This record gives sequence, structure tokens and C-alpha cells, in this order.
Amino acid sequence: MTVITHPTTPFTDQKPGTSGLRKKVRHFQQPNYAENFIQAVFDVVQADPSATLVIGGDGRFHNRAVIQTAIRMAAANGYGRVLVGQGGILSTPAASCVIRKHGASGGLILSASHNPGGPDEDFGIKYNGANGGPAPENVTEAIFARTLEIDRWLTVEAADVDLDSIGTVTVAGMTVDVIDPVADWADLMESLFDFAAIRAAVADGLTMAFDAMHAVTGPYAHEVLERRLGFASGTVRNGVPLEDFGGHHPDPNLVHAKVLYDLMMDPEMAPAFGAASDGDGDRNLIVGKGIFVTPSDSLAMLAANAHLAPGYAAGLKGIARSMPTSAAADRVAHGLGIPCFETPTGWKFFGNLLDAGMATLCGEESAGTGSDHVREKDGLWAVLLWLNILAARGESVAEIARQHWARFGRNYYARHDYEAIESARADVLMAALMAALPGLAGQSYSGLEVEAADSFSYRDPVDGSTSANQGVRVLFTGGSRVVFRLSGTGTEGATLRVYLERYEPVGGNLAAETPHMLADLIAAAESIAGIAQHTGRTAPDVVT
Ligand code: VG1
Ligand code: CO
Repeated sequence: MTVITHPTTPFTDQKPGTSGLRKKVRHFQQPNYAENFIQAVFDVVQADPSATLVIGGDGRFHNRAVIQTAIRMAAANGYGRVLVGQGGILSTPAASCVIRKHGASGGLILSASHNPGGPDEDFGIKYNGANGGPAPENVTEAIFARTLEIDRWLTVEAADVDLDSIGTVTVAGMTVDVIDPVADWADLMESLFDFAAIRAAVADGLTMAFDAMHAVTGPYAHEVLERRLGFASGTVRNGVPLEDFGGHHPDPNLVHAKVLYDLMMDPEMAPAFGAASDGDGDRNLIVGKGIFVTPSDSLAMLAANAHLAPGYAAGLKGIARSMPTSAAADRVAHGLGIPCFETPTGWKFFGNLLDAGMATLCGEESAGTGSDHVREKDGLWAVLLWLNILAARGESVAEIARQHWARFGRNYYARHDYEAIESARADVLMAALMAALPGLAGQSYSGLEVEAADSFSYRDPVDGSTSANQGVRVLFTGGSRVVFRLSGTGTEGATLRVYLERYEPVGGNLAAETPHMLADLIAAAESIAGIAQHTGRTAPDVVT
């Protein structure tokens, strides 16, 4: 094998964000751009001939080109073997599953998740380690540092691999296995959930609609929902992955999955259960007939009922949630007598807790839910756990939600996103908030009294590392809260996220409309942060 050394110069903007490096496709298409980043990863992780690398992506535009590049570079950098999903496809949770199951040293996941795809849209690269999870901060920082000094990348002379044919080939002496992207993950699901009980419920009339949003989950959903569980054909909608996701945002929220939502709110047409997943298959939207379940509530309800699924029958070791996620899960953890952890935004912070056996279920308000079965959030896993619970309880989503709130109280919750703000303006807003923090306690806004306010900082209980500046929290007396942070996944300007949460205790007003219950908090958030004044925006672009 002859290794070819390409001279290069650094790019200064390759700092991984909340979930890997995300940029516009055209940015990635600059000469050396993807190569520099991939080489920086390989320089940091130092492969040897015993090492296996998993490669796959969500099928978006540019996926196949970067996969061919990455395979040649893996060969030049000393990997012994590459596993790549057929068609270049691997959902993020399936990639995590494959890394773990096949003892790989890590994987490259090519995705910009819920961001749109196509020649003028977004692309991304993320490195996951041997546990199947996103590289922790010390590794992403080492990768970034390497991108700033890189002066060459390595490749080999080799033809493209036929990604569409399952089988084994060699590339400059390295083994490349093109694998079925669905089978390992689907088998794992079958080991966790009572497929027989779900099949019986389906035979008894349980119906559902799943919107794959023309993204990566189509083949996975067809396999488990229609083939293995017996849901009618047509249950999976938009099930063929497309390079541009059909021109839509593959973001399973009430804005971008509106067709599904409207169906679920139609008293005549709605099936019993509705769900959707995002570009790379790690997020989930859960909608019952006539009822949207917020991701924070879904985490809490799944935790309270997980023991009904065989894979969790022994109980949960702990629950972990990201800081902006509502405290609904904390109440369940308290009820179960298990610990609850509060981490910064991003799945990479759950890895240590899962590896150490301190948490079994994890979740984020951004529609990410998962467990220790892999080291990523897993959209269809959440759907299957819900189905297992529905089959075991024989009750509707609305009944389960009502009973849950009656027992634990209800955390009314919403997130307001202000997208593509000028970065400088967003920075000024956050700086002003930080400066105001010391004086906030004791002040009242819209009738709400501030009890405490801080900038969230996390100390990992496993390795002792700390991550500061993870969002500004304003806590009001009575358990309500507003959190402000800037997104770390956008590719255009800045996105301000405002997270609003109001707790209503047992016996309180548990069946109200969310906007009504949050009106005071929304006004308080505006007074505290001066969003209109700083950004010129008077309303959020997206409410989830
Ligand atoms: C967002 C979400 C965060 C999630 C991340 C990656 O990050 O808020 O909860 O982990 O996306 O999700 P940010 O920094 O934009 O708020 V995914 O589905 O893109 O892998
Ligand atoms: Co995603």
C-alpha cells in the first residue's frame, strides 16, 4: 500500500459544536475541508491494524462523497477494517449499536441531524468512540486543536467502494464490509421490547402513523413497525430516504411534522398513536390521539413505565436529563427512589453516566430520548418503548398522561427559538444577561419573584471534568424557570433558545393550555433578557 500525503493548511472554523462539526454543504466542499477534519480525528485517535472504524450517515446530499473519502483515508491511516452501512446509510443510534456490537474503536457519523439537506443546505461530521457515544469534550477539543495545526492529510489510491452491494472488499489492504444498516439495531430492539405483546395489540386494532420525514429512519421503521410488528403497510409515511429530505426540514416538531400533528388531532381520522423522527434518527416526536406529549413529559412517562418492557423489567439505575429539560423526570426519579442527573445540553454528557451504570434512561427537551442500550439518543427506540407500554397497559396515550400528571403534577413546558439572529447581537444579549445575573435574585417580573439565577456549570461525577457557561438559568419561587442559551448546532448566525417551564402541583390546574399557563413566564423572559430590543424580534420563529 502506498500512502499519499496531501499538503494542506488549517481552517480556523472546525470547532465541533453540540453534536459534531456542522456547516453548509458548499463549505464542506472546499478543497481539503472534510479531509482536514477527518485527518484531525485520525491523528487524535491513532488507529492501528486491529482497529475497526464504522462509517455511515443519514443519506443526505454529499454523504456518499465523504464516505468514499473517509474509507480511503482510513486505509491510509492504518485502520484494519471499516464497516459501512449499505447505501452509506446508518442512523445515528444504529451506528452506535454497530460500533458496540462489533467492537469497533469508533465511528464517523455523517449528519446534520434535523437541519435541511441538499447542495445549498447542511452537512456534518461527528466522531463517536468505542462505547458508541459522541466523543467527550476533551476529545473534541483535541480534535479542534489538531485542525488548527494540521499540515497534511493521508489517503491511498483506490477506486470507490460499491456502497450499494452488501459484501466484503479490500481497499489498499484494508477490509471494507458493506453491511445491512438495519439488522443489528432491529435485533437489539427485539431483545428489549415485548414484540409479541405489541403484535397482539396490533392484531387487536392498535393503529399508528410514523412519519420518517424522507430521512434515515424509513428503512428502520419499515422493518420493525411493518415487518416485525405487523402494522399495516402505509403506517410508515415518507419512508424513502432522500438526499434533500423532499425539500423539508427533517425536524420532528409541531412545525415541521405538522401533517402528522394535524392527523393526530383529527377525531375521525387519527390512529391511536403518532410518531416521527429526525434526519439521523435520534430524535422522536410523540403524539397520542388528540394529545401532544412534550419530550420532557415523554421522558418522565417512559421512566415511570419502563419496567413494563422486558429490557427494563429489573428497574432503572438512574435518570439523566439535560439542564433545559423540564424537571418532570426528577419527580419520577424521586418516586422510584433513584438518582437524577442534570447535564449540559448534548448527548456526549450522558456517556460517562451510562458507562458507569449510574443512569439507565436519558433525555433532552429537544426530542431526544434513549437508554443504556446504545450511547446515542434513539428515536425509534422511544417509539417502541411507548408501544410496549401502550400494549401492556391497554390504555390510550391521553389516559396515561392524565394519570401521570395526577400522580406527579405537571411541568408545563415550551421552547421558543429565535433563529438566524446576527451573531454579534446574540452575544451582546447573552453578555448583558450574564452581567445582570448577580442582581436578579429578589426582583419580580410579571408577578414572578426570582429565587435564584446563575450560569449553569457541570461537574461530571465520573471523571470530575467541568463544563462552564452551559446556559443562563432564572429560577422563580414555586418551581417555575426560564433558561436562555445559544444553540451549538446552527450553520447560519446564532439561534437563541428560551426554555420556559412552570410546575403545577398535584391537585392544581392540570388540564390547561400550555400558552396560557406560560404567559407570565414569557413576559418575564422578555423583561429579563430584552429579546426584542437586542434582536429586533418580537416573536419566536419556532415554538416547540
Ligand atoms: C440541539 C439540541 C440538543 C441536541 C443537539 C443535537 O443542540 O438543543 O438537545 O442534543 O441539538 O441533536 P443546540 O446546541 O442547537 O441547542 V441532533 O438530533 O442534531 O444530533
Ligand atoms: Co438528530
